[in-house]
Amino acid sequence: MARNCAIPKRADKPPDSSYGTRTILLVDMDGFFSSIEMVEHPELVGLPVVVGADPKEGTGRGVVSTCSYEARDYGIHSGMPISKAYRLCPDARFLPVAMALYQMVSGRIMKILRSYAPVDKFQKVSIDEAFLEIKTDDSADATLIARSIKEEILEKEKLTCSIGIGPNKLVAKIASDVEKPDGLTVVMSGEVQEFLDPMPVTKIPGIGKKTEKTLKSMGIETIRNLRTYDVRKLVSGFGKWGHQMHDLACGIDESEVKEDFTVKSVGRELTFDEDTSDPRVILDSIDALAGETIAALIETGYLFRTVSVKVRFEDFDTHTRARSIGFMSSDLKLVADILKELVSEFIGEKKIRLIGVRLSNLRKADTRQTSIYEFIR
Ligand code: TTP
Ligand code: MG
Repeated sequence: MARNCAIPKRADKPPDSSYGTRTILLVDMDGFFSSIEMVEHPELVGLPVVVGADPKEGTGRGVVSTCSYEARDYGIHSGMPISKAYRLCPDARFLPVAMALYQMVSGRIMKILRSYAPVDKFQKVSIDEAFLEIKTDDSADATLIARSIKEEILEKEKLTCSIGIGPNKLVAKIASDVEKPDGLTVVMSGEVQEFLDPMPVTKIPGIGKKTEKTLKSMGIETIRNLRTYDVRKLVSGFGKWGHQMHDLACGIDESEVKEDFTVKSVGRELTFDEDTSDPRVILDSIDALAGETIAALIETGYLFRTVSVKVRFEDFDTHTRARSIGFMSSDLKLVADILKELVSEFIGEKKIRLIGVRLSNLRKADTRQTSIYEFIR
């Protein structure tokens, strides 16, 4: 079983990076927004700090963006309603999101990180996270490089980060989380299986709550369970994703470290000041969100093919609906009409807390395939 797993199975892999040993680092800043706030306001060091919406003494709406590790001890985490965070720790210091500041710091950190990897072997993943592929297959060298990165960021920005090192992006990413905060975890290619096997399947990117539940009903809880499961049964249950999941459980990830400049989707969300079931308020908000989203789409120079709406009710019950059209477009009225149709099934007695709209399946407006449609419209 283990030998099977170590051998890449598909023939269509890119030639250079697939079969040789790679050394990949994933650098992820610790408690990013809250750590920056502590640099700005040193008196906050050691305190529970929550960055996010205004808690308004427990009646505030919106969510936690992130929080310090001290606040995490109270059970607070990213995405939690700010009112709940307030209930869990009313004495925490609640700060608004200062995005421009965080983006500036992120820019400086990315510049430091880029200096440690060849130009074409760097991939920014998010505001505080990046992959680097370095030119060594020696774990001691890789560790030294990771230590230099940590020291340089600490010295220049007074911030700590966690670094995972592995033979591919999957292992590097999982390793970066093992010793957070201020962690450094190295997994050599011969250690991958031993490293992954005991972990819960949810450590694999893409396995969320829904897949976890289905896998559990099949008796699969750990990555080892998944790795040793009959791959044909996984494929018959999950299709192509079953095969991918099995590869990942085997520690196989051939994806390259490469900057991805394509925009995947654009979207906007709105949390109402008061929960509402008033159709006029809801439809007006759809018009406003459609306008903002189309403006963002046009700014990026893309056209869309899929429109989706997210509705969160007062009890946090959340639903999404999507519709794809047979052509590429950037038409505001079309988007607003589709959204209104999609949202109509949710307008009733139950009050709505939040509405989100998203445009996806994007393509550059200036490619031939999309411009023809624009021309004939
Ligand atoms: P993360 O790296 O997921 O979180 P973190 O850096 O705060 O903490 P950790 O030490 O666990 O890495 O996200 C980076 C930043 O992105 C985070 O500081 C705030 C922002 N963010 C949100 O605004 N909302 C979210 O739901 C998440 C997960 C992050
Ligand atoms: Mg982080």
